Amino acid sequence: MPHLTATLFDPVHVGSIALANRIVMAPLTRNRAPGAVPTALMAEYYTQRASAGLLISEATAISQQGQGYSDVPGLYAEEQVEGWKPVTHSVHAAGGKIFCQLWHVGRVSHTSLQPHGAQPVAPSAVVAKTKTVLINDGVPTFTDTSEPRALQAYELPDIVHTYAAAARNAVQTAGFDGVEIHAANGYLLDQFLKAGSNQRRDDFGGSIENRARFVLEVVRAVTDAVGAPRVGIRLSPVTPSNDAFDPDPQPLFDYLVRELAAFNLAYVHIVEGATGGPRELPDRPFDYTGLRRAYRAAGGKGAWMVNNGLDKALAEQVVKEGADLVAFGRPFIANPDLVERLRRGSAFNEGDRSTYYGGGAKGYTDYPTLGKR
Ligand code: 8OZ
Repeated sequence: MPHLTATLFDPVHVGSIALANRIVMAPLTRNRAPGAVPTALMAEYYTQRASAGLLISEATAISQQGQGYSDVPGLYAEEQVEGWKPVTHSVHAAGGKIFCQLWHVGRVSHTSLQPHGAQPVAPSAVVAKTKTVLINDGVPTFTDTSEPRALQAYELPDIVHTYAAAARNAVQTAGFDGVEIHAANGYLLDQFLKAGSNQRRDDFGGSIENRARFVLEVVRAVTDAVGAPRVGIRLSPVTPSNDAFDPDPQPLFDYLVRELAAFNLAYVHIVEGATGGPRELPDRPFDYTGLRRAYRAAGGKGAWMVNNGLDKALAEQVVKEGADLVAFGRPFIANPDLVERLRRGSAFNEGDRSTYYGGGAKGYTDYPTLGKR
């Protein structure tokens, strides 16, 4: 419950989990898991950042079909689940909490990453005008996504079960404190939500209710699998990422959060504006306060997490205005001690973009903390 004097550094309960502060490390794709298996270097990277109230893992594929980029981790094969254990154990030993972001990319993929070189799957056979990152001989290469095929309705329950299985792997085996359903940034669930990518004529396309059906089925299955207080969801109502587009996002997302209110979710995570870009898009206006009010008015009690382009002043402002949690993405890449820097009002290190995606320790675990300077 936000109180009048809440600051970024106050502890807060999310679901049944006690967080040391309200600062969250947003999910960040780093492409350092060859064969989709997490590494010791990843454990070091997350542990360096464990002073965040909550860490959200990089997007993690629930199946090979859900893979869209080279060297991103998974949660569907035993060695992947085993590979996450040292990550969660090490974060916990450092006093941190970590959720795993569950990811199916849908059409944002390439045949070279799919089982048997198959076409990627999507609500409809509409190509995403976007690129994926393939790593060729260690060099990240932006590559056009492949033409997807439309999923048949009979295939959908299987994908829903796959989300639930990955959630169980995350929480019951790998040691995560919870999972975040990635329904943002133009990936499979967002593709179903938005009319630009969903031209279906069955129960999963057309009306708002129909386009929201698939994500709500996933939420149902994942909350049944691991308990709603361990489940968050990420939404990006207007981001143009990965060719995401809906002509009328406000009623769509107002409806969705009202439906989400019935689940006792840990949190709802909203990317305001263009992911990693401007917070305001003149051609895509959106009322985020209205969205939060719609959730609360429908009885939603989860923490409200705000993300995108925040600095200290803006983070304090959104908490004052009613957000419970604030998520920082790119600042956490170059600032493992971001919480301390925010506390002291110190400058942030600049990230090196050339090492965002792929590579080793350079630009990953070698950023300086204040103490070491
Ligand atoms: C950047 C590069 C690759 C993937 C997202 C998972 O936008 C991503 C992603 C970001 O949510």
